[in-house]
Amino acid sequence: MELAAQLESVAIDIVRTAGKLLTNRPETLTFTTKSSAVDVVTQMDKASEDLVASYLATHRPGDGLLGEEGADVTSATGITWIVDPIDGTVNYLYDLPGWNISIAAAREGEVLAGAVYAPFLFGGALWSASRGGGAWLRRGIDSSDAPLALHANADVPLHLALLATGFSYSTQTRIKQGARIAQLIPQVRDIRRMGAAAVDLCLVASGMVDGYFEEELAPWDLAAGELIATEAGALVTNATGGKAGRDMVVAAHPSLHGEILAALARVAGK
Ligand code: LIP
Repeated sequence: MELAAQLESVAIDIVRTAGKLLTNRPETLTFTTKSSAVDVVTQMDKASEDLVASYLATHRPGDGLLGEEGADVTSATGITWIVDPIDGTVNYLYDLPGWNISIAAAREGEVLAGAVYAPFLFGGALWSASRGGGAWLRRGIDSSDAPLALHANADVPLHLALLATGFSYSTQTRIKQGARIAQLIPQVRDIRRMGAAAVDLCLVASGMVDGYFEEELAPWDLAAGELIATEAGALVTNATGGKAGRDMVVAAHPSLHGEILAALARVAGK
């Protein structure tokens, strides 16, 4: 099995293992705050990241790890894992679906494989991809059904597009985002706010939304979902068509992607 496929298989096992831990939600969730009063981290975010670190030390000794909750291990093998131990932490805190574990494996800055597991979506939705190997969805974590090959929706005009987005933990950024959404809503079918970037990107890959945009994403929000969306035929860039990152992520099939960039540019100028 070639390396990217091997890493995809490891990523799937990791998110499944962390998912089992996280679905045993404790009666009492304790949390602290990070960048703002609404940017929370629970004991389960840290427990999930610790589990991933321990799994890799056992099964992938020498690999690096970069995690949202502080894991920072330099790679000795050339492979570095990028993990959001709970993406959509606020959803987890409120016991809402959509929270997920998102992990990707990268070599020399290029993501080779990734997996996103949302235990409370569709009976347990597990998305995965390997570079050049396509994007896949397993629905029902214990299902023996073959994984579904994913394709982003093509030929959807902006005025009929269902777009996902998200909002920053920063009040200042939210003021700008609120003004932008007010301008965009009349131009599209509708907006969905799932509360988890990795799932938003996987929904683009699955054709369950037509496009997604959000700024201020961290590498761990983006890494796995970007590969999954790309392998499903979506274009994932920043607001000017360059590399997606903290400044902006826009994901959609090429037939819609340019219209979203243009719409964002129009409202940015107002
Ligand atoms: C979240 C993202 C979401 C964004 C939230 C937050 P976290 O990540 O998945 O898209 O809108 O503000 O950044 O903090 O739950 O890992």
